[in-house]
Amino acid sequence: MNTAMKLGSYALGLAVLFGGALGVGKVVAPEARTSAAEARTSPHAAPPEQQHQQHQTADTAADTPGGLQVSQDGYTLNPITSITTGVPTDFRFTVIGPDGRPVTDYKVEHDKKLHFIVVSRDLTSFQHLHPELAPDGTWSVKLTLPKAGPYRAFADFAPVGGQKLTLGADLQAAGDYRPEPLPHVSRTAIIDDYTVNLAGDLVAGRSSKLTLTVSKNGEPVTDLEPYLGAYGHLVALRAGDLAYLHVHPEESEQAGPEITFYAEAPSRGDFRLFLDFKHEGKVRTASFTATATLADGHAPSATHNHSH
Ligand SMILES: [Cu+2]
Repeated sequence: MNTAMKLGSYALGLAVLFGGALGVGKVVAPEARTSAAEARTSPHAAPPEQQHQQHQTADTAADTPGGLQVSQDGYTLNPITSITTGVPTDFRFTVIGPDGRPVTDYKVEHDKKLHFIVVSRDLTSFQHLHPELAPDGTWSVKLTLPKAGPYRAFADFAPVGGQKLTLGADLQAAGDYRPEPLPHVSRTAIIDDYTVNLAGDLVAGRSSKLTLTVSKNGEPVTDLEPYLGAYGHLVALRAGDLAYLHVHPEESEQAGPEITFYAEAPSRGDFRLFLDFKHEGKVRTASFTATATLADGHAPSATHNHSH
């Protein structure tokens, strides 16, 4: 990778990090926007590099959410194996690159070269898997589609020399399909002996702080184990089309009971959140339904608190 490309991807990283700040800019009062525009044309405006960054940030925020496309920026998710419902299968796929060949070089992100998420379209089944990469670019993973119906598979990765991408492909499990309704909005999820509480609200077009608190048998868990470079991993999908949200964990020295994330909801509406956390050697998933509201024009730290 040459220096110009490195700088390019660095700038892109910044754009993603600052995406949340821009979201605030987009929803504040029109006069704030005018002054931002004035700042840009004033002689005391930010240096050109910074203006360029702001411009890039705007482009990034306007992008289609991840996961909705099977092909993007020249990269295509290419499932190879078909699956029989309920039968463990050695599932294989490739990511075809702009040169028409399977991609073989990936950057490591959150400890892995590729994160593979498989959900049923009704959002009742969730799997977060880490396939093995063969030298020829074929990924393989043991996968079971537990019940009949349509599924969505997401590959979350960054090719060497390219941008971070989330591609999505449909998988089908033949049989009698009985979709379940989206679970009700809840701030509490129970999995085995664990209770996870969700604090914070999703706001459309903003980076929203979400804090998840893990307890076991009523006691706060303070010895969570690292999982994928953090003390938890959160996937958030929009109900209706399964758009895949950008979520960043907050770095923490503390192994619980709180795990904090920043999630960017692209719109209002219902979302399903899946928290993977590791304790006593086992990874478990806590799931929540949450609703993203439109910003009401106040700053996120407005004096009134939403209580539910
Ligand atoms: Cu992963």
